[in-house]
Amino acid sequence: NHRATLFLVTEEGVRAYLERTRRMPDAHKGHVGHVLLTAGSRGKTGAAALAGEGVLRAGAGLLTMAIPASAQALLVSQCLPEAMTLALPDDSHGRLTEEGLRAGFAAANQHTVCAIGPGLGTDPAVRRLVQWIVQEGQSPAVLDADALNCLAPWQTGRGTPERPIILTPHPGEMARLLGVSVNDVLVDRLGAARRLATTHHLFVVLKGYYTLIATPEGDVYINPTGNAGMATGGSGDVLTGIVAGLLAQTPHLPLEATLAAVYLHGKAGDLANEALGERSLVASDILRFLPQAFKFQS
Ligand code: NPW
Ligand code: AMP
Ligand code: MG
Repeated sequence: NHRATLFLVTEEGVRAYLERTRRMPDAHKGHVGHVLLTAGSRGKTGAAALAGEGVLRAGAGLLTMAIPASAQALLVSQCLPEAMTLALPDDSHGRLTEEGLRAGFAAANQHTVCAIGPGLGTDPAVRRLVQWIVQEGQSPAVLDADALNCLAPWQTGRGTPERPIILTPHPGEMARLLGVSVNDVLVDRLGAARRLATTHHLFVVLKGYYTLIATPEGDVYINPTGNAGMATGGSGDVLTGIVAGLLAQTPHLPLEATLAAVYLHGKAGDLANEALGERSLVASDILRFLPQAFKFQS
């Protein structure tokens, strides 16, 4: 039996990862990863926009944002012009059609990393899309928010996936995934994160005060950055983007990318907290301070 261990995420470790994975002087955008972010729906395009900016500010070369067609125009007006969008055919209620589902499937395998979930909803077609990505997808994947809700409860282990999969639940989403109460998660966060990660052979980021990162082998890392000012809508959506953005640049280093993403997201939140105070901090402030959080590498 594996003897699982608890580690601290350190600035030195994150710095070493960033230095080791610096861009080559002759890099071009096709060398640093193309993320497909499937996120957003009517009323929740902001979640997609926040995650999308996280992808770009974390340094991925290209970003395509897939969204139900009837929410596309609003998304475009809310997000960076650097992002491309892919409209998934939907019906008059904004639900994906069969054609939309097929377009979502096809796109998921054509990118360096596939991130899915923020603001997406849990309609039946979305459920099928998420389940297909987990079971049949070939690209490294980041699953958050409604993508996690689409899998819940998720108790039976399957074979080891052949590419990295990273789940980023908050305690509410974790409780749904494990089929237990939020309190059950909170009294044993370490055990909950480790159980989900080892059962399904993937990386689990259990968010909150001192976020935990569990590996498929059952090791757990604890992150020291972040603050209560980040308890505001959209903070987690920003993290999804940062994880996907770093993973797209280093798909061969999923653990290091995840640890760095969690650490730098919290550090950007800490810088925003110092500048603005915890009450007024909003999720887009985390994005605003992200470049400064990355700068400590030089
Ligand atoms: P309680 O009851 O409040 O104590 P949901 P969501 C629990 C999108 N967003 N510790 C919480 O507990 C997201 O991306 C869109 C303990 C409650 O039971 C999703 O797609 C935005 N418990 C969707 O909205 C901005 C905790 O979890 C439940 C906990 C729904 O996501 C906002 C609530 O979670 C949002 O990001 C903690 N630390 N954290 C936009 N601008 O478009 C949570 N819980 O029902 O999954 O709702 O997280 O808001
Ligand atoms: P979500 O609930 O999905 O929006 O995610 C919230 C994000 O903000 C996660 O990355 C949390 O770790 C972070 N966060 C929220 N509250 C706190 C807190 N009290 N201390 C540290 N980080 C927090
Ligand atoms: Mg969230």
